Amino acid sequence: MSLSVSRRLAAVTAIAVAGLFASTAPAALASPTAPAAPASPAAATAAPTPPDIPIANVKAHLTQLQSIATANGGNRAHGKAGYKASIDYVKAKLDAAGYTTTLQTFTSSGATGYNLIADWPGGDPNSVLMSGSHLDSVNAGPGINDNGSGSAAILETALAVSRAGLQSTKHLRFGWWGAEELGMVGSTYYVNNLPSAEKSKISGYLNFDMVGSPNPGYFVYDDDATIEQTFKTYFAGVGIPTEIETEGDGRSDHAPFKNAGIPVGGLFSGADYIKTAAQAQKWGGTSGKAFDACYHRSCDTSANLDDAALDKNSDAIAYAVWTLGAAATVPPGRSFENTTDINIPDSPAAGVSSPITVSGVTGNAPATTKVDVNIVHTYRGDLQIDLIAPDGTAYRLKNSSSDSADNVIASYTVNASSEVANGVWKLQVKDVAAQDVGYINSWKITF
Ligand code: DTR
Ligand code: ZN
Ligand code: ZN
Ligand code: CA
Repeated sequence: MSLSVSRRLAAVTAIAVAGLFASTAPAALASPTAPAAPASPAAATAAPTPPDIPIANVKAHLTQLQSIATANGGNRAHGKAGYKASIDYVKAKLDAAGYTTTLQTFTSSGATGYNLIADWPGGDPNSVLMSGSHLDSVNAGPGINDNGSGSAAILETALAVSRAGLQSTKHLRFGWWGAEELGMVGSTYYVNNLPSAEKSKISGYLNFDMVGSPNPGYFVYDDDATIEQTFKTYFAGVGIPTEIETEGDGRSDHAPFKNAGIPVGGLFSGADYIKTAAQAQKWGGTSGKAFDACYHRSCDTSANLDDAALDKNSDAIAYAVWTLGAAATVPPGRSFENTTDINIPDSPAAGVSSPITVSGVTGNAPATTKVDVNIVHTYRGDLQIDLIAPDGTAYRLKNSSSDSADNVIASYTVNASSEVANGVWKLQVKDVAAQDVGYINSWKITF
């Protein structure tokens, strides 16, 4: 590393001081034996209350989908630029939130189609709860209700799972389907290409196709009784009567899952059928008019929504994912700390590590495992820092660089959800450039 004269003098002084400490401080490579006591243990909690899904967030996604359609010929149809741009938007949000995403391609009507599959790390891999919506529109328009509404509602639910650091009993998976409007092509391709062993792991598929219709109804699919009851329980809890969805069999992406013997369910707010007087009596809105008069038309824009229906259906989706996923989270703020000072020998010596023994934490670490680091050093660019999981897996927190500033006092978020929480975690620090030294002052891991 390049040092100004003052820096070098400081560095020489630092080495002298470190040398002085060396005779009194624990041996540079010695690591404390006493495991750190949990800094703030908290009782484990039962499955938490499902969150309220912020309608503003759902509508923000729909605003983006509307903009995408407007910028791409007015639609988000299979084979058109607007569809791929929609997929890219959703994927970017999920990647940033810690999901494992997979883009599955297929061909239909001579054009490439895309399914986006997003897996939330953790949960029982042999018991998968999947939620899905088709993301494509018809050619005639932007498809904001059909089916931006379902796509945005499950996207925001997936983001709420990430915000909560949810550790559900079941493995949570989300899917955004291509070419539904051509006949459930994308979802059929997904199911047909899923090995039977994988199909049998899906404990339920929840479908959301049109959940914000401007003259809304509240329809619940009547396929699997448990899933149906879950939605009914939610709506009863918020005082909204529901009806069984009778027109949908075979008309949306739950069909290929049902045909494969997978329990299915879902919600629907209505398409081109007419709302009766009795339905208007219980749900409000206008009798004698279609639930969505812009169904498959160019006027299916971001103005073609009923916010209350979109909001309630989004909350019902979250309720179902939390409940059917049998979610339970490690209480936030469960942290463990080690405050023993450990000298970091200068390059080219080997690195040092500071251990924390974690116990009493059920399940895996969350995707949002937090690591707080406090290292005193006179040239932090020399330092390479890793989190070492109990099984030895290394997660790089900080690379070396030319950053000549002092000290590393920082927080890092690590997706450690494939790691069992209990065991000995280590902060490993290596000084990879000559001159300038320091020591680990403290570090903390929070689940
Ligand atoms: N097939 C869907 C819309 C649709 C029409 N009826 C139902 C019933 C249940 C779910 C969806 C639908 C589409 O046009 O995308
Ligand atoms: Zn449609
Ligand atoms: Zn649809
Ligand atoms: Ca150094």
